[in-house]
Amino acid sequence: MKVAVVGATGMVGHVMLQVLAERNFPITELIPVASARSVGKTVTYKDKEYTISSMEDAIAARPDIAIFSAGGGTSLEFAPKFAEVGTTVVDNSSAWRMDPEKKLIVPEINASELEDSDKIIANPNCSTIQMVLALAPLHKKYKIKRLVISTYQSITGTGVKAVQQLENEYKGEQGDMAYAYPIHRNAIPACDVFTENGYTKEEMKLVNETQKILGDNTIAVTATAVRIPVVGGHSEAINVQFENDFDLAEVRQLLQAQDGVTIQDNPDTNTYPMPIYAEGKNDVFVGRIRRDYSQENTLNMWVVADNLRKGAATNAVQIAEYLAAKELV
Ligand code: A2P
Ligand code: 11C
Repeated sequence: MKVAVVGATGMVGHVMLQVLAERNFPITELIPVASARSVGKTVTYKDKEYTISSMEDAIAARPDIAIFSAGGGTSLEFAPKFAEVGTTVVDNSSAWRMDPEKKLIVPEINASELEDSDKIIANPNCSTIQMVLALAPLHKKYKIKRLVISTYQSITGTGVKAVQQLENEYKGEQGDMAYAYPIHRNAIPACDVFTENGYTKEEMKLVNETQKILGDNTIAVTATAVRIPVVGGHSEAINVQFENDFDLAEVRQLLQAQDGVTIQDNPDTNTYPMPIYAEGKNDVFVGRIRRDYSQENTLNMWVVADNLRKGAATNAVQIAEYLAAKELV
C-alpha cells in the first residue's frame, strides 16, 4: 500500500511513523510530507531515511492512504485534493470531525460504519477517544444520561513548543512561551481557546464528538479541561450517570471485554492508571471504578491514555488498518 504521512516531522507525525512500523502496516511506498521548509530533509522509518516530499508531489503520487496530522488549515486545504485523486485521507485535525458528511471513527466502536466511498475520515480529539472507548460498552448496556468530566492533560497535546516551555522553566531558563502562564508547578484551566459560551474548544470537543461517536445526541456532557505539567498522557475523572442501574462487577466485566481497554484498579495495592506508565502504550487504562453514592445510577472512573498514541497516531493507524483489511482502499 502506498502511504503518505502528512505532517511527518511533527510530534504526532513522528509517533505515526513509529506506530506504522511497530504494527508492520503493509507499506510498499512511504511518502512523508511536511511544509515547504522541510522538503528535502529526511525522517526515519524502520531504520531507513526517507526524504520529505512536498504536498504537490505527494498528491501527484496518488497514494492509497494519506494520514494527516498537520493542523486544521492544512487539512481543510489539502485533504480534498488527495481525495480528488482517489486517496483515502485519515485526518487527525479537528477540520472535518463535525462535518455531517464525514465519519468520526474510533475503530473499536464504529469502524463498521466505514465504506469505500468515505474519502476523508476524521480521527477524534485525544481526550474524546480515550473517554469514549471506556464508555462505549457501558453506554450500550446501561445508556448514558449525563457525563461530568475533568481532564488533566499532557503538554504534548499542545506540541513541541509546550514541551520546550516546561523544560526551560524546569531549568530556570528563559524561552518562548506556548502558554500564557508558566506550566511548571502549575495547572492551567484552559486547553485551547475559549468559545463564545465560556467553554474552551477542548471542552466543546468532548461534548460534540462524544455525541457523534456514540451516535446519541441526548447524552448531556459538561467538561473542564485542564493542562498540567505532565508528558506521558491525558488523565480524566469521569462521572457518568446512566439511565439504568448497573452492577459494579458487570461494569468491570464489560470494560475487561472491551478491546483496547486495560483495567488497573485495586485500592488494596494502590493500583490505578497514571500517565507516567501509560506513556508509549496503545491501550486506554481505567481505574478508580466506583459507585457515586450521591446520585442514583452513577459511576466514577479515572481514565488515562498516551494522547499521542491512542489519542492520535494509534487510532489513525487502526483506521488505516481497518480500511486495508476490509479492502476499502
Ligand atoms: P514542518 O515541520 O515543515 O513545519 P506539530 O503539530 O508538531 O507542530 O507538527 C505539524 C506538522 O505539520 C509538521 O510536520 C509540519 O511540517 C506540518 N505542516 C505544517 N504546515 C504544513 C503545510 N502547509 N503543509 C504540509 N505540512 C505542514
Ligand atoms: C490537547 N486535545 O491536548 C488537544 C490536542 O483537536 O486534535 C489535539 C487537538 C485536536 O490540547
